[in-house]
Amino acid sequence: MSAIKGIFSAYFKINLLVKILVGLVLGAIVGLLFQNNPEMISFLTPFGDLFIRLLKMIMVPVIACTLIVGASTIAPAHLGRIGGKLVLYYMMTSFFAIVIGLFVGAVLQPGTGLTLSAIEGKAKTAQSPSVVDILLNIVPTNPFNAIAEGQVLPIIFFCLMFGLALAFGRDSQDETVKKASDLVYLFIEGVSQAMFKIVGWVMQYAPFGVFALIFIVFSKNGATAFGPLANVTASVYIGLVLQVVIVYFGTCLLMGLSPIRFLSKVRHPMVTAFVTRSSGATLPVSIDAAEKMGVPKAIYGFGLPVGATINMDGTTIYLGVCAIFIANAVGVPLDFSSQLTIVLTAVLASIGTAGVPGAGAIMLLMVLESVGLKVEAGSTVAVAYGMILGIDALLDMGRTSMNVVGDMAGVVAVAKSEKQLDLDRWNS
Ligand code: DAS
Repeated sequence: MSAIKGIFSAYFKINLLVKILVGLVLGAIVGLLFQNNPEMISFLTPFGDLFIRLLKMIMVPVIACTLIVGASTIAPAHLGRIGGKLVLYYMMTSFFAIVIGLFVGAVLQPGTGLTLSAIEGKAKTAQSPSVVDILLNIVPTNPFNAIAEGQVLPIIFFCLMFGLALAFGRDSQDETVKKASDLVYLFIEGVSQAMFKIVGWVMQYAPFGVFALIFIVFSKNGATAFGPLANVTASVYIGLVLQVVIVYFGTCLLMGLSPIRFLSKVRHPMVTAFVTRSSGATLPVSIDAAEKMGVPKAIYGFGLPVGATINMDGTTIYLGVCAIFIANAVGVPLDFSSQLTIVLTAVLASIGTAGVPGAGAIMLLMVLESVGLKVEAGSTVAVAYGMILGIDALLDMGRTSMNVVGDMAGVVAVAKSEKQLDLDRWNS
């Protein structure tokens, strides 16, 4: 018994990132050793399916809570001109990010060449709803039914509305309304914390789930699977670099600031976010960097915590690229209406991505569901999604780093536009 306890405690001591990477490498090696081995595939498939089911179990409650909490931090009283400018900037850069992600995906076509059989039936692209229908369908006729059925965009829309309404309630002059709203906020914050605890437990199973999912990919595809994985990783990182050069450097030039100086001043938050994979954990470093580059506290004090909650440009790029990867891998290319749905889902969903490691991978589930690429246990979409999970840690480092750089660009741009950037500090 003590031996088993010893093994368990040793297992939990090892860094999760290391364990997932070991699961990835071992899955690939064993998959290459047991190519198209039906016994091994049928034995390991349930272990991968279990991981997919666990992620789907937490998907809706995690996203609903983080969306409501995220939206309710945009308190109307704090908004004002500066807050409004910041939220507008964050929404604009998220829009550019998803367009860049889809553009890079369209050019590099990650996922082609994988021989995952076309999924049973057709994704929502077969119906290809009109643009008007896509926009109308965002509004749920019954929000509880939408949540029960996991209808992505209606859930996101309703939770954002609810979170904003809660923000107004918490700012109400009426004591009763204020108290009730604070109570509801605290309850949802409590549910959100409990859900993150469950996410932590689920992620402890990730090494085994990733091992099984990657084994299936390499057992079915052999060494040819390396190509698409390398392609999707390169595509995400190229998208991240394009976001920095086009959007953030463009912002600096528009503000009459040196992009190179900006990059140099954000290097500490950028590196911290890369290694921690958490915008939340990087917040203290971001605040310190903002202070040193001359952004006033009144701007970074609101802009950085809100940015770490609702502004995830790196994640948005990852969502666009990986949605195309998975669609290509299962042989269901995304038409215009699906890509528009992805734009809407990714921009709105990035508000609900939590600033913790791996949050984006759960968000990817929502984006895939929104275009009919349902990640059902045992489906080829699940296998393709499992490939992304296998390399998610590497993708998470880059996207989190970009999430933080995007937040920093926002507060610098607003400070400069308000003529409140301390240029002595900026130029020091
Ligand atoms: N790791 C998340 C963050 O902290 C982003 C993500 O998982 O997409 O920003």
